[in-house]
Amino acid sequence: CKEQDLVSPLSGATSDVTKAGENQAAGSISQHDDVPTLAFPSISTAGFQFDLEKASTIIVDNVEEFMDKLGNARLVLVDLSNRSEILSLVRAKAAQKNIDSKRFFTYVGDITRLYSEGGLRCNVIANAANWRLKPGGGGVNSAIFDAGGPDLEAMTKNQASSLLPGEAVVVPLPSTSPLYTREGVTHVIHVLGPNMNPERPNCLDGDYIKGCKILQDAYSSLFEKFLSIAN
Ligand code: AR6
Repeated sequence: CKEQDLVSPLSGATSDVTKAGENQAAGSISQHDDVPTLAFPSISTAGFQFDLEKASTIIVDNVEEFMDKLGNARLVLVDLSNRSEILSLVRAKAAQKNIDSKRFFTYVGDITRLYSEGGLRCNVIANAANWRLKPGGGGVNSAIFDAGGPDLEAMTKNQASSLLPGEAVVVPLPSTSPLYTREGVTHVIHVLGPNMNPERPNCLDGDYIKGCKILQDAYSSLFEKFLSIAN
């Protein structure tokens, strides 16, 4: 069930209905246009084949650690399907820890169309990038580079030519990028997570001691960089 099924962003109507599997921002969309918001995908859990149970624990632990520093800013974990396993795991673990669901929630939708399709304003979006910071390769990386257009590619090249696993880089978007004009996204943060897929570069061959450390570093760099933009 998509957000627009619950509430029309244009009507200003509100609803506090939230059930498992539904978007939790329902009812608060129109009141939060100015709140700094980071939308991020689950880093490494699709193309890079990282274990979902471990990844969900790392996401929730990192979010919990950042809650005190967040102020009124929000973090939103996004995935494409309302059957997303990572979203369910994270929702359950965040509820167990009583994490404030107004400042951290999950959302079902295309990260490149959060405002135009769901009315959810996110001024910053994160990308699960590849080490060369190049378009393509499928997944959220292809979607974000396609939506950002040539501006995103050019601005990315200005900031960095590569990333190490666990690192993140902030790319300011020019106001000519469709992501800026259509979605209100002012910055993209590229993040490189650990890779467990033997078909992709820098595979960790199942070494989850290294992998978990890198994924933790990736989220903490991402959240730190978001805070540096938000404040
Ligand atoms: N909107 C929201 N979430 C998405 C979207 C989207 N448009 N597309 C995918 N996801 P992945 P990784 C979710 O594979 O595992 C690329 O080729 C997806 O369901 O994009 O870090 C890069 O170039 C999953 O939950 O990233 C790298 O080489 C999450 O985004 C490599 O894949 C991450 O899936 C990175 O692999």
